[in-house]
Amino acid sequence: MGTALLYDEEMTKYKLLWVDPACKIEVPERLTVSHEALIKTGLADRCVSVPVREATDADILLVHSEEYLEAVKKTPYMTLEDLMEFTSHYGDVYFHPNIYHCAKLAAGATLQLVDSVMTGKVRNGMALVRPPGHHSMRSAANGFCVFNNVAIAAQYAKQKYGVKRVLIVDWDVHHGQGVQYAFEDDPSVLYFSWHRYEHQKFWPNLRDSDYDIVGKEKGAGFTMNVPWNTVGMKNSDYLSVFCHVLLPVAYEFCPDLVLVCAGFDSAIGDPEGKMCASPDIFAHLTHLLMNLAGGKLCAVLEGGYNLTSLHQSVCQTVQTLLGDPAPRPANLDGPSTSALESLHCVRSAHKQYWSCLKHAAELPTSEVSTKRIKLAEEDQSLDKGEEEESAEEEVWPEPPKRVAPPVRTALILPNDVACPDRCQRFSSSEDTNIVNKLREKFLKDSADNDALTALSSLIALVEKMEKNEICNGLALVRDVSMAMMCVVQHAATALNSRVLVVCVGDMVVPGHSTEDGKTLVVQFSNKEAEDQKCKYHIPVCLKKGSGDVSGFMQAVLSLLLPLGYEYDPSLVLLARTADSGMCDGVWQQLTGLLQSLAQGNTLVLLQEGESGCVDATASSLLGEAARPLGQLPAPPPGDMETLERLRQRLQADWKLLQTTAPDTGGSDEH
Ligand code: Q7Y
Ligand code: ZN
Repeated sequence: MGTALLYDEEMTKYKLLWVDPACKIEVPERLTVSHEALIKTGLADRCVSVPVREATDADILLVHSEEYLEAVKKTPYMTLEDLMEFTSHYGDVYFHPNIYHCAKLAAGATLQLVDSVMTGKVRNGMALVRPPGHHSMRSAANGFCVFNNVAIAAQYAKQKYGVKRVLIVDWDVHHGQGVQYAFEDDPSVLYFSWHRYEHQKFWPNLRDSDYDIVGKEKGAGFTMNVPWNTVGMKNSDYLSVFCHVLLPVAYEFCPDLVLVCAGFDSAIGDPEGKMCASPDIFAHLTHLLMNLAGGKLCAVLEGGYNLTSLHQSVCQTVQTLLGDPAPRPANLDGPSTSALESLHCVRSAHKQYWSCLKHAAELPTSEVSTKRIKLAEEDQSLDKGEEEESAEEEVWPEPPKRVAPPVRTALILPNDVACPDRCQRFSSSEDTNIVNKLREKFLKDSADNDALTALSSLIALVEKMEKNEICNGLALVRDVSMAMMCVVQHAATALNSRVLVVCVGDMVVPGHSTEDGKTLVVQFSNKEAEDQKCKYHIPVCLKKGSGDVSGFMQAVLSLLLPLGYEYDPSLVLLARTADSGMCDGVWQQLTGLLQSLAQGNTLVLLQEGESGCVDATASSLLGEAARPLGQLPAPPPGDMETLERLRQRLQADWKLLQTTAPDTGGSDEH
């Protein structure tokens, strides 16, 4: 199952024909530069090239009015003067004799992508299109957009394929108000957008873009707005919103299809966005969405005006869709105060709609919302786009080339267990040095040579992962605790790696080396553990063990992932006992999500008897999408309280666990 790429040079064949400072950044090179970068990096060759088509009138009318369509249809025949006049009826957009043709191709390309994904021709894909779509409304062009490509695609998928729930993630730096309006009363489409807002001072200056706009009637709760009230948002801010808002809600919603309004004006260097997230953050945003909807993800280009930042971000997105491991994320120093305020506001505005947010803190004395009103009253002068250009250009390092190891998944299995397709059975020629060390350290009293061989293979496998010769691995071992100790010791001492240990079920966990931060242990079990004081050993006790899907997923998304990101391991060790009570679906989600960390260097340890779940685990390690878990019910209240208590206790040490700003977060009401 591949990745589709949709592109047609024709969409570069329109441009601004007069002087308009607001529109001069939307240039044909946006598309050529992005496409050329995909070719130069070899990524285009790895994709399935799908031809674009023109959207039909019927397609366009899924979202737009007949009058508007008929009006746009006349633009190819207009004089320059007529085009300027026509343009003047709309905000921050321009028309050109060929833009109607391109707008039909942009919407049609998006529909071809949806068709390719929905029919199973490919798993996912990206459409590189111009003009963008998310600002255009039922009867209006706006913000460089003519037809609403993604909104049309969502309606089309519902109508043609009977898709019940669509998630639209709009990571463009502007609010896609056109998408919001198209679905504001529709509970079958969950629209999420973050956007530069600055208390309504930033374009498009809409009250409708604020956090307390949540959708109407039956659609209440299905519009989620995260307004950024300062510029300069960073990787931590973006990841924090994913972990604490978008992902928990998305998993609860359980979409059949994910559409991304993939604008890259939210990346560093963009003259419109003025944000500071690095291009490789898009590898993570993409990866974190790839286990929803069975992997059915369509990314559609929206904005992005710094050509360098744009092509780097496009490449990061496509390479992730292709399944290559994500790079280690840089500079995760915790969210900013302003981002935390936004996070707090949106979580509180949605707590009545989503059970995963039920325990979110209330807004205290409506301090944050009064701030918005105050600011709006104080200063009526909205951004007219006349701020002086700042002289210095933002600089950032080019994202390092992502090289996928030659072997994706290596397995250490007893001879009688079959090796799944596309995996490599791993056995090492014995390294006497390692064997002797192991015998000395762990197996003093035992003469179990089989166990010794298995352990030394394990060490050899970890070394190959460290050398980037193998991406990830799975081992069936006799004693999970023992194997874990061996790997942790070896990795922390001989290889100097940072290991994130994730244990599911009751087992003895390494305690000694956690103090120095070389290991972070997160242990899920149903045994009440006494409160640990060490920030590197985190027992998570969920009442029903790991059997409760909702509680466990909540723990994974808003506890384990942020911890993992902030810790930034070079190896993830995932171990589980035979009696963990976990179903394959949740296990696959956990395995899939954890591959966001450590460049995908995950080593899974399973008890020898558990050969039944080798195939499911291997599938996740190979990068296949986990199967959807269904719409999640409310987690048991006890579990939510446990998680909230843990989060409260740990947030001083782990900033990515914060969900409220220091000033406004005083009340942690339930
Ligand atoms: C639309 C867009 C779609 C100049 C202000 C001009 C232009 C707003 C249009 C942006 N400093 N504002 O990017 S993704
Ligand atoms: Zn934009």
